[in-house]
Amino acid sequence: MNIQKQQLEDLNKHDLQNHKSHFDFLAQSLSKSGTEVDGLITKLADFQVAIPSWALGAGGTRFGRFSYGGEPASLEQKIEDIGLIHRLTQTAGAVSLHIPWDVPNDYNSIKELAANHKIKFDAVNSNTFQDQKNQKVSYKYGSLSNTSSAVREQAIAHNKEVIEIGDKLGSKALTVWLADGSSFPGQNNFQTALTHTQNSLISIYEDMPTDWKLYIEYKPYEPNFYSTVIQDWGTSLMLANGCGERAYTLVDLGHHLPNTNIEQIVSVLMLKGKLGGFHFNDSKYGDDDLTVGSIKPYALFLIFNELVYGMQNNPQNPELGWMIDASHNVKDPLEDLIQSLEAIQEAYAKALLIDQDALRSAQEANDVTLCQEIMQGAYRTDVRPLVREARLRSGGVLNPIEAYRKLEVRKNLINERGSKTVATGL
Ligand code: LRH
Ligand code: MN
Repeated sequence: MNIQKQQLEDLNKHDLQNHKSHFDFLAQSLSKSGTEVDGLITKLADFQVAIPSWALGAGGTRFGRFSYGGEPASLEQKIEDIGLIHRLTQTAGAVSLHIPWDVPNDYNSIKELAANHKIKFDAVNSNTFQDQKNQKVSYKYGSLSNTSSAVREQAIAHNKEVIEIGDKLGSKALTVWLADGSSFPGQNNFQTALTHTQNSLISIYEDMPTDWKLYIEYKPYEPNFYSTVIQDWGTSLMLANGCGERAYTLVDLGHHLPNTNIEQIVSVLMLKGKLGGFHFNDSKYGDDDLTVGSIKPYALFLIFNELVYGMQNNPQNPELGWMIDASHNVKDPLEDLIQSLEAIQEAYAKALLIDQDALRSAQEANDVTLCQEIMQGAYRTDVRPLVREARLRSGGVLNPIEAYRKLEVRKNLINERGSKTVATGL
């Protein structure tokens, strides 16, 4: 579905005056308290988040999946849908592919299509948690950690193939998430499983182009429910250190046991220069893959505070990979992704309002109340005019969800694609 520039301007027209007055009022009061507003807006506009190629259709669980109609039936249609989200928000300038769910048929045409939509190829994801048709050996009992060297070799070869695919598209990072683990005590020898995993990852790492990064994603449980080989950030960090300086830990917000202090994990990984990137989502119980900021927005703000501090004080940590990893069981996938992008922008904007120097002095003075006042003062600021202004200056719309509905995008997609198309992915 193609959207003309004029359509976007018309969509903004009715709300422009209202936005200008809110923005001018906020910018004035922030400038008075020393915030460099234009610089902040540039940071928001430059903050591009990769959309997961596996989250453009309706998600589901073992209890059911409810199709949404108009779902993308090809990688080309997925790039078009991401292009549409990027057109409205101007913050979704990249896609993260999952292989083999989204292997390009024609590399040149897919690269051209993505370039037309100003979409870059971010990290590519391997998949050794499902058996593919005509696969020689099964991943039922694990992949890179499997007791069988034939299975490990097959999984290593798959990861090397994923690197080749990503390399042809201009991607510069491989994300490895393993379902490997056990569902019953005694099923696995933990030390053997971890040692196999380390050696397998080293073999993959050594095959990566020298300008690539390896992201090692951890998760405490599911689909295994007693142990997971790469269960937590410490294990991921250990494996990354075992691989080399271009291996890092990837933090999926949903991959933590309840009440885990994720912002502290982020802070420690940045201090060690080993934070590679994020899979943004939200959750109440497990790996729920819900809309970013929909359950714990303050926790997301606290994570961005550590990111802002780290980006200012940890030159040892590389540029980070920003990706969403969500699943849409009851909402329009594109609306859900737009809301997630909005929540990420708001959390980043609020964190950028924190006076880091004042906070450091209050921390050094153990003035706990003042520390909270500085943090919560920023959090309680309505930053939506800043986020809107950043979008407007980048050529996007003031209200993406309102625009999405006024343009009747879903209705148009169903007319174009029918109501039965099913997108590959989770
Ligand atoms: C595992 C995970 C991983 C992906 C998958 C789609 O839960 O977060 O990042 O490979 O979801
Ligand atoms: Mn993930």
